[in-house]
This record gives sequence, structure tokens and C-alpha cells, in this order.
Amino acid sequence: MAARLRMGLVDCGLLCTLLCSFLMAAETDSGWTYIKETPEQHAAKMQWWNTARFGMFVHWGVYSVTGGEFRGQMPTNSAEWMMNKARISIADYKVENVDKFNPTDFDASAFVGLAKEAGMKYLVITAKHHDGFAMFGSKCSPYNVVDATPFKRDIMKELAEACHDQGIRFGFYYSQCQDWHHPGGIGNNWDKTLKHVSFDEYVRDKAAPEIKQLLTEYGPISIFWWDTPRDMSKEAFDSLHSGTDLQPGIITNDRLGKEYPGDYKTFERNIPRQAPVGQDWEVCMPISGSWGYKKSDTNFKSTETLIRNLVDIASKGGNYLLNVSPTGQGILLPQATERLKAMGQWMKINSESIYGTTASPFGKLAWGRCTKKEFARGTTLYLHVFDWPKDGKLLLPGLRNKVEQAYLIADWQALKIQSQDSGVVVSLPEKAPDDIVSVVVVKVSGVLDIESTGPAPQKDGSLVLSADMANVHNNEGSRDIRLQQNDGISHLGYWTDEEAWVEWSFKIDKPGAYEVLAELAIEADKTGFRLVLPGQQKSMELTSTGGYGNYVTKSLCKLNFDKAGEYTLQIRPEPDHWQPMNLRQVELKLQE
Ligand code: H79
Repeated sequence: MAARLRMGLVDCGLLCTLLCSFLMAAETDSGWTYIKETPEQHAAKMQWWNTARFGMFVHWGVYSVTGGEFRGQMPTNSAEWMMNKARISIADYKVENVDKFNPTDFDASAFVGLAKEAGMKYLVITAKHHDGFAMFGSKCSPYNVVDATPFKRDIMKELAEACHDQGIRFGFYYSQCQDWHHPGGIGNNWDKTLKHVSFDEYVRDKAAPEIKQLLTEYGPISIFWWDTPRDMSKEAFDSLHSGTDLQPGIITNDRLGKEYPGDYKTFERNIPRQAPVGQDWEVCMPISGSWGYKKSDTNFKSTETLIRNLVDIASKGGNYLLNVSPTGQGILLPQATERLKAMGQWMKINSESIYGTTASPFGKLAWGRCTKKEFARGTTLYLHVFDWPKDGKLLLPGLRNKVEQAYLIADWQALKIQSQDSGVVVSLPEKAPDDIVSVVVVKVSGVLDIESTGPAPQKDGSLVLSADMANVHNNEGSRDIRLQQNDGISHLGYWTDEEAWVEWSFKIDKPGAYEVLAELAIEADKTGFRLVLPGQQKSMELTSTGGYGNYVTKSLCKLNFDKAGEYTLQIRPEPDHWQPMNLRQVELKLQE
């Protein structure tokens, strides 16, 4: 066993070496110059980011003046896109928005104080969005807040200082490709007065010097947040990218260019069902519907949703970058302020279960989420209970470790624990200490030992068998059936081999008839496959869903589970009658 383990480590080291040399080779071949640090340096750089878990995103620009409205029209559902969607000329945008930008109620230190109160550890703000307007005193373009608005104050400088004073990490969002004001920027095809020049010229004269200025004149910058990558020349890429070298230790996202991985992966608006493997990641999401302030947007997410989102993301090992939208006056709407304060109240009691934690060691938990902190001699598990069990029993499925201690984070009240075959059961008081998410701390000794219990049934007994949970049988190493991702959602794809099949192991708690539903996408006209349960099988044929990206949920058949217990379900192609499908999940739904 020890020998095998050692082999594993050697293999792993070798793999790393090979990978590194591959990446280095990629660097010289393509000319990209983004690999500059060792894995140790990278880990050290990401350390603060990986403990932070919660940050504030701010979309603020001259579009905020009219709150997404142009001459009585509301042309877009995200206000920062107004100029584009209403095809506003540069001249009109100047009159309606730039000339009127005067947020006299703005107070950087109060603003940062609110982020801090909410429990946020970093702040990323739009230094320049797609409209091309610089929210700082740009030295290379007069199209900026200091030189072109009645406000005349360098907002980025005020925020950088306030963040620095209050111990909040500070970062810039910079739209590096789209620029609807510069004649070489991408995107503005409606203003016929623009005498277009090349993109490289725009990069040389505006983007690169502005980035350089942002990274030299605003103190320590922790994050550079690129957006909407477009194709560009190696020269353009290099000159944009080299700006970030000016701040050692700066963290960048994955949106500079198509081939640029950056330091972490971004998800926009949606939380992935499963964490991406081997990568740091962040979900950015507006607190309401629009990124930039929009008058008619009352679509604020509830405090419950926001706290549960933060917990859900932390339970998968990611960060939550929650966006707020200052108005033309420079303040947040009360709906946003109230929610941030409420999150702060929750964090005051529970933040230990968020900061510095890593992903849940369990599969899907019926009652909520879990985060953890690992130590040399044991692990602290934070159980985030969304649905407080009516019978007062909280099951940690498959947990085999000795539990040293369990208590409620809210009042340190010790809780009774019992180890049984199915795992550890924590006895809870009748009433949940928090209506939204209550946290139970469970300290276990030894190396974490959790028996894989397969997918966990939902409250109603239904089961979701996701792509990530599937055991893939692919002819001993053919590359067919790959676990792939689309919009952050995993699917079993590239299923071109009719001999490859998938299988899930799971437990049925409630015997009975189950409807089998599959979320899938099929391109070809007809495909045949079998669902196989021990002692039962059903053949079926499905027609095209309209393409490999067109997911639909189809009811496949009904299956009977006579007894509670362990089962395996297989999906096997029908030989000679198979066309590839992309499969996201199978759901077993208990029939009433
Ligand atoms: O800054 C925010 C967005 O403005 C920016 N990224 C986040 C962080 C973004 N730019 N482009 N996109 C996201 C993707 C394209 C969205 C669009 Fe639309 C769909 C453009 C037009 C339709 C959303 C809806 C924006 C305007 C209407």
C-alpha cells in the first residue's frame, strides 16, 4: 500500500513536470507570456483570495446618471449596455450622461465601510466599462471623470485609498476590447462620426497606457478583472497583459483573451452545480437584475437567496463577487444597503464557516451545505442547515470519523451525536437559531473518512443522478464519454462509442414507482439506448432535441423499486442504433 502510495506521488510529480514543460512549450510556441510563476508562487499569491470567499463588485459609470434610460426609453435589461442598445451617438451620450455625472452624495469611506460591514473582503470596480468612459483621471484620454464631468474627482483614487485604509483588497474591472468611444475600440458600429482606426492603435493609445496608469498610480492593486475577450494580435495581447506585471502578486481573471487562463475561472450570473476541477473560481452576480444602476430594476434577490448563494458557492470552494450599482448620486438604493447589512449580521455570527474554508467533502446533502477546515489532527466541518429537520436529526452521510465535539455556532450549545451505519447523526434543538442558514460545527479527529454514499435523496425521496456522479465505463481508456462543461453545468458528452456506458450507484429510501427523467441534448434524428436495473431493463428511442446544445428534460419511463436499499442504474447504447447524446442528469422521481 505504502509502495503504491509512493508510486502515486512519483507519478504525480512526473505529471506536473510534464505538464509544466508542456505549458512552457506552449508559451514559446504561441508567444503567450502568461506563465511567469512557479506553482508555489501561484499558491502563495492566491492564498488571501482563497480565504476571502466574498467580495463586492461595483458597476458605476456615466450610464448610472439616467439609470438605463435614454430620452424616456429603457432600451436594455442591463443599464451599462444602454449606449449600445439605444445606439446613442457619442455626442448625445456626452450631453445626456457625461455632462450630468455629478454624484455629490458619494462618500468612498462610507461606501467601503458598507462592503466591510457586509463581510466582504475585496472590492472590484469598473474603472472603464464598454462605453469607454474612464472613472479615473486618465492621462491619455480626456474622456474621464476628472476632465469631462462636473464632478471632477478621481473616484478610483478615493476608493483605492478608502479600501487601503479599511483593509479591503482593491481591484479594477477594465473592459479591454470593447470601447464604444475610441475609434479603434470594438463595438461601436452605430456612430457614423467615428473614423475607425485599428484595434492595435486603440490598445497603444488608450487601453495599455490607462492600464499602466491604473497599476502604478493607485497603490496596491490586488485584482485585475478583464471582460469580454475578443481575438487580438499577439502584440496587443502582450501589451495589455504586461501591464499586470507592474503589480507583483496581482490576481487576474480568465477574460483577457481566449487562450488566457488567468488565475481563476469566472462564472457570470449563475452558480455552477459542481465546482470546476483543479481551478480557483468565482461567481459574479448582480444583487438585482442589472449590473449598472437601472431605475426600473426592482428585481432584488432576497437576503435568503444571497446568503444561501454565498454558502452554496463556499461549499463548492468558490468565491462570490456580489455586484451593487451606485446611482448617479453616488449612493446605493436602500434595497441594496438593507441586504448587505443583513448579510453582515449573518456573517457576524457565522463568518468562521465561510472565510478560509474549503469545499464540502460530502456529495449532495438533503438539508443544506457543508464547508470545512482541515488541520493536522482533525477537521472542522461546518454544516449549513437550510432545511431544519423536523425530527431534530441531522445526518452526516457516510461519516466514519470519531466526532469530538458538535455545537451550534450561534450559541455554542453542545449537541448530542451518535455514530451509526449510515453515518453520524447530530441531534438538534427544536428551533433553528437562524431562519435562513443555521450553522452547526462538528469537529472530528483523524484524517477525514467518509464512505461514498452516492447521491442523496431529496426530502420527497427523489434522486438526482448528475453527470459528475456517474461512473463512466469507456472501454478501458478510450476517450469516449467525457465529463464536459457548458455554462458551468457538467454533462456526459462526446459519447460516440456505442460500447461505452455509464452507471450510478445510489440508495433508495422509499420503495415504489419512480418516473425516470433525463436532461439531455441530441443532435441526430433517432437514438436508441437501454436503462438497466438489476432484473429490469427498458429500451427506448429518442428523437433529436434540435442540437447538441439544446437541452430538454424528457420523461423516459417508469421503474419500480420494490425494496429500500442499494441499486445501480446503467444507461447503455443500443448497438447499431446509437447516436451520441449529451446527458446532464437523470432524475428518479417518486410517484405519489
Ligand atoms: O459588466 C457586466 C456585463 O456588462 C458584462 N460582463 C458583466 C460582468 C458583459 N458584457 N457582455 N456580456 C456580459 C455578455 C453579453 C450580454 C448581452 Fe445583453 C446580452 C449583451 C446584449 C444582450 C445583457 C443583456 C446586456 C445587455 C442586454
